[in-house]
Amino acid sequence: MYGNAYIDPDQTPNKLTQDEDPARLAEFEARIEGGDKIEPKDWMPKEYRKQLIRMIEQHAHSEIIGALPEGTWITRAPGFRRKLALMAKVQDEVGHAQLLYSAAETLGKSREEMINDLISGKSKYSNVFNYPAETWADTAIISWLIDAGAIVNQLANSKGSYGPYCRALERICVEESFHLKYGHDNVVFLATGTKTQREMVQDALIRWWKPVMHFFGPSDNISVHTKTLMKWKVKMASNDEMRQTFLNMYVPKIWDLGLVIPDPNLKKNESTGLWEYTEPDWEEFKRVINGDGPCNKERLAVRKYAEEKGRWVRKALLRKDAEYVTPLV
Ligand code: FAQ
Repeated sequence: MYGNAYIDPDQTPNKLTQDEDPARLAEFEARIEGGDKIEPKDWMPKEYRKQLIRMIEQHAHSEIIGALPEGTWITRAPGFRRKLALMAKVQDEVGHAQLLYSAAETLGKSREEMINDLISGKSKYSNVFNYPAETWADTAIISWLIDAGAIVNQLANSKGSYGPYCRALERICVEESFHLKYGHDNVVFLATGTKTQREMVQDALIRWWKPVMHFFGPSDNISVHTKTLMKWKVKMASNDEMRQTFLNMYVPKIWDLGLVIPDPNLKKNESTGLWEYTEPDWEEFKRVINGDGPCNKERLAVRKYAEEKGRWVRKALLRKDAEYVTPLV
């Protein structure tokens, strides 16, 4: 869909809402314009509902899949305190998925359908979680920079129009801020440590820079959904605006630690106030989000395993299958 520098005319709001009752649509858009929150039982255009389900569901999937790269380091964390902190962080991410699945359910798609669409590869999740955490330093970079990117996105969108999503984002941002501090502490520890530790964190930054630049989504001139989502205040800033906010906040911090960002073209243009950088490879991004990244198969296999092995627990909790229920004595 993207790769050519244009916004698909079929995705323009007018085209997407041509079958809606114009009076209701106008009232809905006036509410959004006035800063009202839309709640689950309110009238909303079909396309608004569809876009929200797509985005919130992808976000929820990103949180449970996102627990996996760092999760693989729980047993290998350097020291008991770091192990405890990492366990708590991973647990938080899974909790975020719960909040987000609940928000998406208010729009009419069941959790079961969402999980099935994740496992079958129909639904997407964030590109970044298809890369491996090769060393402990990778977990430090993830907790610092991916969580930072997530906060930039979520803080902006928590001021958006759909009540249940905004409320979930507010809570998630508070927890993510803690993750960011934890990640920053880990990166500072390694960057100011021994030569080997500094090399480890530098190598991890080199590995993660490209996925981090992709994280905010394709450039505005090829983004498919931004125009519609910004009109309805689901997205409160465009992909490029979010990427710029992130660069503005974190590039100076990375440089302060003496780390090198693997992009020779990265610099702030003082006259425009914008960061200039090498255009990310959007063809690679497209391959990764569509199933052909380094860890896509492994990530989905883990979720499939958890889904299958956990089925009896869900059945027991729902008491649908008496065979699994221990009688109370
Ligand atoms: N990864 O037209 P746009 C986290 C897809 S949470 C994968 O620009 P849109 C916490 C997009 O879906 C991270 N796919 O799309 C944590 C669309 O495909 P479709 C997740 C991507 O929606 C930290 C196509 O490309 N956060 O990290 C990505 O306007 C540490 C065209 O793109 C959210 O999900 C991507 N990066 O903007 C956990 C936030 N970017 O559906 C553990 C909510 C784009 O047409 C450890 N989502 N695509 O087939 C959003 O804000 C938006 O959906 C964007 C994309 C900004 C991600």
